[in-house]
Amino acid sequence: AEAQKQVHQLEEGVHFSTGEGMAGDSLMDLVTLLSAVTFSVKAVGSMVRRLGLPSRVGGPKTAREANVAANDTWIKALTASRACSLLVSEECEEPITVKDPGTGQYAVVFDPLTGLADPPTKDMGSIFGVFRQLTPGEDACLQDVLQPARQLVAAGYAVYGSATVLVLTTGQGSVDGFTLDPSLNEFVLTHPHIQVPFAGSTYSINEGYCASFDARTKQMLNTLKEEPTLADGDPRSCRYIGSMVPEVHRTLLYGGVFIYPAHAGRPNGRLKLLYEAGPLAFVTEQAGGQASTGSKPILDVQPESLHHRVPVFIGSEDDVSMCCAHFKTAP
Ligand code: AHM
Repeated sequence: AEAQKQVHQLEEGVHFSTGEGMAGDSLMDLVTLLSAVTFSVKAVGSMVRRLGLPSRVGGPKTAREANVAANDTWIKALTASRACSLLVSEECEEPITVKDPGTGQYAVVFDPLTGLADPPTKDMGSIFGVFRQLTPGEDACLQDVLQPARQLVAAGYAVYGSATVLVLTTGQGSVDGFTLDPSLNEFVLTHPHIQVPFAGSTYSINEGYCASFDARTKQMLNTLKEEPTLADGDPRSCRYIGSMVPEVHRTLLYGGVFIYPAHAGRPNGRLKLLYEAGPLAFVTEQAGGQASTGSKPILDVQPESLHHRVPVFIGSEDDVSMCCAHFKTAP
């Protein structure tokens, strides 16, 4: 009976935490939209698990093919949900407008599959964020997604690793994690009310770029390596696999900081505000962590285009504050 109860908790969780102040239709649309997200995550997770199998018939064989198939899955599932009027995918040049009568008024940004490698050597993920359309009753437009991430009404990510884990928030100060039970093909609530530890003992950054970091970033790196952490008084360990979603997931559960800074080759960093930094910052702050560009909260950055990039410092409040303290002076 307990297992049965948990199987249904994903939907119930959505109902409980979005209830206040939301009209019935919008609430139903959001629940339907999140069901389309869970469907997409199950489908992409299944695809990822089979990637690289030599003798399989059909299905994507390479990372590139998987990326295309994952994008297609997200677009079809979200369109079929009739809950969203605008879809903006990291993989598409142009936004997709859904004009069917009766379509709900949400605008969804998503990265259907990130962290890909051929052959698959690391965990991968999907990221999504949901905005409310700015002008209900009118056609959706680009401005609906060019909003600071603080305006998101829901956001989350999925990690495709040893298990498929879906983490989501509907912005009521609660973040929940659900693990896919493959025998039931249903998500089970395994990480209720995730809270990011105040301080952690790991940092996560691609140190291979060190030669092209500015003096402040190098100084920050030295501090991360040399100063004992508040978490356990020992020096930090470095963890970096080159895949943002599992790295942020680990950081939210165990504390620490995930960093993708600006460097000479990428003056605004690599990660995109709309599909990567924004939704993950929203989840992090809802779970009590911090997310910054180094100089301001990621949630307050006004996107200037669909492909706006920002430097990223995400994780425990103490660790992120310490990193950002290094960027208070001019470069
Ligand atoms: P993408 O936007 O091309 O998908 O790249 C995003 C990925 C992140 O998952 C990861 O953190 C980062 O790129 C790794 O970059 P690098 O190889 O420069 O360290």
